[in-house]
Amino acid sequence: MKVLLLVALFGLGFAQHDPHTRNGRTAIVHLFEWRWADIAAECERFLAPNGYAGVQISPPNEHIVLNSPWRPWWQRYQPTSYKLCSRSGSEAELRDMITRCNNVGVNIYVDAVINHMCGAGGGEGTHSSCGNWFSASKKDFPSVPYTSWDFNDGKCKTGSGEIENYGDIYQVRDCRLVGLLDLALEKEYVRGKVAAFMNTLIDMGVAGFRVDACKHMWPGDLQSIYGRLNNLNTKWFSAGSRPFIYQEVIDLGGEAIAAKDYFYLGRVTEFKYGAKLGNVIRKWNGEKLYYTKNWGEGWGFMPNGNAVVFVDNHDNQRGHGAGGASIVTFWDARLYKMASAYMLAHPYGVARVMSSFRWERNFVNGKDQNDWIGPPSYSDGSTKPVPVYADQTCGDGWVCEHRWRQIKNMVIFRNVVNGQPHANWWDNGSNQVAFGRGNRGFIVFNNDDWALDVTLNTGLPGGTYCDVISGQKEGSRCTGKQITVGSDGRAHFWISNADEDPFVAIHASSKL
Ligand code: QV4
Ligand code: CA
Repeated sequence: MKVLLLVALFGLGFAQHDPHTRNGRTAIVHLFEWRWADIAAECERFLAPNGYAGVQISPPNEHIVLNSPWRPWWQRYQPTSYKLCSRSGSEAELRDMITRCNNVGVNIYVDAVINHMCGAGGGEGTHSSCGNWFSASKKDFPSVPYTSWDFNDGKCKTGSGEIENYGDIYQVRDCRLVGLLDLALEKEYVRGKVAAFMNTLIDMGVAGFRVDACKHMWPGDLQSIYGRLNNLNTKWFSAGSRPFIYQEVIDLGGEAIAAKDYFYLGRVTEFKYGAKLGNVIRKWNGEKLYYTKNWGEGWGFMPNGNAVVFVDNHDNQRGHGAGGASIVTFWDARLYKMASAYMLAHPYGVARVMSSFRWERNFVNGKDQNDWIGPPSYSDGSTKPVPVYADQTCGDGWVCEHRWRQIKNMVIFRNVVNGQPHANWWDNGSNQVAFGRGNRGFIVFNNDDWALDVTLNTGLPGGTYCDVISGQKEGSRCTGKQITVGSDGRAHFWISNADEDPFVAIHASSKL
């Protein structure tokens, strides 16, 4: 009996660590603030053909609408109900998008904001994305419904009602995060409402959730909620599939709450990954690329099976959350492509690619005063569509990092080498390194200030390969550099430190 119970518990836990990706695909992309109509089109025209496994979407439920500042991106992290109309579109558009993405094998993962509702200072009225009335001051959200009984204010012991000290786990879980009305998730009623919201999405066909602000929720409360979730929709997923759960816990070390407290529930975001990778790629703090020989758990990151990894996210690309100045983003495009390629070539973790919008930065004493600016919008506040040009780039302020040739091709590389071990490491004791993935792929980086000129064992079968960074294989020709691998698996590499992209990647499917 005891053994059976343990098996059942572990079965449940591990099941929620599986992203249920399809067709041998591996990487997820966060289409931050994209409209549902654009995501649906992107699944069909770009993500499926280029091997993307899934999309993390912005919160789909009703949220506050703010005028001051004007329609900040973060208004979507202030729910006012679980009705499915948001800045990204209507419930019908959401459903259509989930169906169309699923039909081409691209999974949808929902950003679930369940720790809180809107800010206490959110006022009252119908300034919400579906136009439903709510009152922040009365803690009244009739469209759920939640009333003042459903919040933690009685439980929180700080004078201000806010989290004042991250060293006190009770404050962090029971008090308000930046003034956000904190839900009483120990209540059966609240758990039921949250689970019903998530189950509606599961039944529509989503494959899982990025759960927001998990540090601020008790693991036991989350366990209860996750335990109520339905299996995935059998129209697209095999019977008995549990939703993929990846939890946002920012753990850079030294806090009372650690990422590992959440491992048994699902995967967790590994924030050390992007912070360290940023230091390495920027060569800050004396870091060198060759130190990454034991990248992954060897660097003190969480166990591989628990990690979701990313170079940057929607918070730390603009100074929110944590990670610090080292975080590399699209603003440093050359470094960003290198960092993204390193992540996608390396076997550690479930990888998530960021896809951003541009905004006008305004630094005052190192802080961006415009870190609130929302997605490209019309004057009425509605989000602009994502125009796509013949050269595959996007317009109107949408950056579309996931479409950059170097990043897109490394997503394909990750699929081609999936399951193959990290192999054939080489380094020059500085910032030139190379590694392969079994006999399926090989990548070489030159982040030094001098040329790389070396012959290496790639582990690949002999032949001519097309570098997927400087170009790509198109039909039987190669638009980039060609690399000749001898029958002994060895190949000569020459990479100038002045190259537009100082790295080279070849794989089984780029063989000419
Ligand atoms: C303001 C004052 C508070 C005051 C309050 C009174 O600053 O001192 O108590 O008014 O009402 C916005 C504003 C913030 C404002 C708050 C409430 O920036 O100034 O408080 O709204 O009105 C995003 C943004 C936040 C934003 C929030 C809600 O980053 O700036 O707050 O959305 O709109 C920690 C957490 C981690 C979190 C990270 C940012 O452990 O969980 O901070 N990351 C996730 C999301 C993130 C999101 C939230 C959590 C909250 O990734 O995008 O915050 O859902 O590290
Ligand atoms: Ca809480």
